[in-house]
Order: sequence, then C-alpha cells, then structure tokens
Amino acid sequence: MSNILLAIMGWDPKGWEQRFRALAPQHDIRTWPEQIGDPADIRYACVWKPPAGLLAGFPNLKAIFSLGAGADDLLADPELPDVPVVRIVDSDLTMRMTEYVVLHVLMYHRRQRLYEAQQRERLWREHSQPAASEVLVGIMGLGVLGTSAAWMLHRIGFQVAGWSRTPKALPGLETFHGAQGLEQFLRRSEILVCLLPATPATRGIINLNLLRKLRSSGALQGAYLINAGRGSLQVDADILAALEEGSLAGATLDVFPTEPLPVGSPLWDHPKVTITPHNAAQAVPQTLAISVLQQIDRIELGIPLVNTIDRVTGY
Ligand code: NDP
Ligand code: OXD
Repeated sequence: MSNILLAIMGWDPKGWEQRFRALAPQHDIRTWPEQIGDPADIRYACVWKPPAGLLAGFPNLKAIFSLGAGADDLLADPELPDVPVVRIVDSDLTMRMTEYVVLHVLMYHRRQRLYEAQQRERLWREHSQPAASEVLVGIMGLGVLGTSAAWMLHRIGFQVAGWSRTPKALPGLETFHGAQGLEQFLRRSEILVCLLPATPATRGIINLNLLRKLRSSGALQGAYLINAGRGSLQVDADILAALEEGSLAGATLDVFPTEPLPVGSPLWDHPKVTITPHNAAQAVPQTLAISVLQQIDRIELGIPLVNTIDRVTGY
C-alpha cells in the first residue's frame, strides 16, 4: 500500500477524494489539511494550487501530480521537492477545451454577440456571412490542447495556423515557431486563440504590441482574441486599449492575471468582452483520477512516467 495525499485549493476536494477512494482501495488516501498523518508516509501528492512550501514537508515523495493540465503554480513554489512533476493529459479535458475554442471562434465568426444585441432591441436584421474557409484562425500553443482545437477548426473549414516553440509539421495546417515565426503568424491571424502555458517566456506575451499585429482587414473585418491558456500571458490594460483603438474587435477571456477577476475590473461590463470563470476545460475527478492512478501504477511497476514537466522550459 502506498499513501496518496490530496491537497486541493480553489476546487471542491470532496469529489476527488471520493473518486480516488473508490478507484484505489489499495491505497491509503489522505487529505490535506485534516488527514495527513505522518508526513513520512506520503509517497504521492495529487495537488491543485497547494500552498507554497507544503510539499517540502513530505520527505519520501516519489512524484507530484498536478490535477490540471498546467503546473505553473507548482513550479512557482521555491521549495518544490526534486521529484517528477506530472501534469494531466486526458481526452475528456482535451475535448472540453476543444468545445470551448470552437464555441468562441464560431461566436465571432457567426456574429452571435451582434444578434444577441439585436434580439434585445427586437431587431430583425441579417448581416453578411463569410464562409469559414475565408476566416484565418491562429492558435498560439500547438500542444495537446492547441492541436486538438486546431484539428476541429480545420475540420469545420477554417484556415488554421499554429505557433509553437519548436517546429511542427501538421498536415493541412500552417505552422510557425519561435520568435522568428511570430510576426508572420500574427499578421495572418484574424482570430487568435491562446493555449500557451504560463512560463517566464510567455509572461505578458498578449500585449498591445502583439494585438496590433493581428489581421483586422480579413473576412471578419476585425481581429478577435480568445485566451484560455493562463492569465499571466495577458496584459488586461493592453487588451482594453486594443479594444478601444479598434485593433481588437472582441475578446473572450477565461483566465486573468488575478483570479477571480476583481469586481472592479472594467473588463466585466465591456461590451466587446466575453468572460468565463477559468472553466474552459474543467478538471473533472470522474475521468482525471483514472489518469493519475494509471501514472502511479506506472511508477509502482517501474514503467517510465509520461507527461512530466520539464523544469527548464517550465511546461
Ligand atoms: P502542452 O504542454 O501540451 O503545449 C504547450 C504548447 O505551447 C506547445 O506547443 C509549446 O511548444 C507551446 N509553447 C510553450 N512555450 C512557448 C513559447 N515560449 N513560445 C511558443 N510556444 C510555446 O500544453 P497543453 O496544450 O496541454 O495546455 C496548454 C495550457 O492550457 C496549459 O499549460 C494551461 O495553462 C492551459 N489550460 C487552461 C485550462 C482552462 O480551463 N482555462 C484548462 C487546461 C489547460 P512546443 O510544442 O514547441 O513545445
Ligand atoms: C488546468 C486548468 O490547467 O484547469 O487544467 O487550468
């Protein structure tokens, strides 16, 4: 029997606890902060936003599992133990993100916000409708989530390009990489979808300078931003400035530098902004606990882990 610690902040831990106990009766599941017991017993930590320093108190940890796809909060802990950090890669989470991206791309493509405004005015007015094949979508971050969303948008008919750190070849998609590929990628993108991880290299990347490079003169006659990556990627004041000057025609934001988004933020009631509460791809214990337990099985069987975080690149 190995002892597994669940330390979850910001989400309701009950569903996780029940799911882990149901799926893994062979393990002793302990929950932070009430049921830690002897810290030396804990072999695996399954966590979401644990307080900095907490994990350093478990001397016999073999691995740390982020219960989400991103592990940036973990890496920000200066006392993070030197054991593998593993993130979630799961088809349920991936499909939820794909749904979110497709929903919001289509919302701009089909001018849904305009029709909602018209409905409030009881106004029956049709607007011209470009074909999806005329619209250029750019996905920043061609990892597990970005690639899945890119394929789905390609399937619908959009002209999709992606940007990543290292070169990629994806049939049917235009790909760009690195600093040298960024400008060309932006200049051809009307709808920019951001699915990058939070790392020192991506901090503040969605700023006014970047937003001004987006293609405003394409089929949509305006540029749009969808950020479901991390809040630290975006500069809120720059998004507002870009909306104000017209270099952005609309923005969907699921993540923010400060979460929850402060009630006083002007983003809340901006007519061109759509806000969701960091739930583009909800982490659901029903399926994700299985992924984590499979990884624990790998360790116990001596099989190498998959989806580990590279501490040098930060994702
Ligand atoms: P991956 O690690 O699979 O992909 C990350 C992608 O970003 C890769 O293509 C990588 O390039 C690229 N990238 C990283 N750094 C840079 C850089 N400096 N310049 C250019 N490209 C870069 O992550 P996922 O797709 O699984 O997840 C992406 C992010 O989505 C997560 O880190 C998390 O922050 C966020 N997320 C948000 C959720 C929400 O509900 N809002 C839910 C789940 C995740 P390369 O391929 O070359 O390595
Ligand atoms: C994640 C998230 O990283 O929910 O999985 O943000």
